[in-house]
Amino acid sequence: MKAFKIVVTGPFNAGKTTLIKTLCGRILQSDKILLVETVKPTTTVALDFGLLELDQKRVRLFGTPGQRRFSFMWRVLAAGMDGYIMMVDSQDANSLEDAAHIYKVFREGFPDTPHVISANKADGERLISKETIKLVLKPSENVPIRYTVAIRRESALEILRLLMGLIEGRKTP
Ligand SMILES: Nc1nc2c(ncn2[C@@H]2O[C@H](COP(=O)(O)OP(=O)(O)OP(=O)(O)O)[C@@H](O)[C@H]2O)c(=O)[nH]1
Ligand SMILES: [Mg+2]
Repeated sequence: MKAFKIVVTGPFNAGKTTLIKTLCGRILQSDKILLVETVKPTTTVALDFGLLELDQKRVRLFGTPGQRRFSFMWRVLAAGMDGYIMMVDSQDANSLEDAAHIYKVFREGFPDTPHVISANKADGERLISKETIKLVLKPSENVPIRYTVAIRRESALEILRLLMGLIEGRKTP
């Protein structure tokens, strides 16, 4: 069975770990630390790792830390990847600049790598528009942007299938 390496990246709290958990069920979290007085109890420090079989393909998913203080891991995890999901938090406009920084690192370090932009937490209200995401991230024309809800399995599968399609050279619907 063919194996693929996929990276899930994006700013702090965007939902990267959640996406991998939803897709893979059990995941390996290398390390996490407690956050004091903040939006959630823990953050990813080194990586999340999950495995799944999807449409007769073996997919290895690597989630990056979102916080900049752990940014040395981004390139380490991205080495040898087949594609990546650039996740943004569509309920948090303040995180967009961080997202743009991460995206720049990925695009410059790994040019011509198939990727999709996941505008996550689309189950909320007053979401950041795709136009705003385009303005800040400046992706090329052919990079799909999709609203996702990482806690829902269908949504998680849809964004991953979209990326797998790009990797295998199929046209975006
Ligand atoms: N409503 C909603 N909440 C979500 C969604 N995805 C993730 N969350 C929540 O957002 C919070 C952050 O999720 P994580 O998966 O820890 O985010 P992360 O990107 O891995 O964060 P770091 O590793 O700290 O950078 C958690 O409380 C999740 O339950 C979503 O689609 N909708
Ligand atoms: Mg995480």
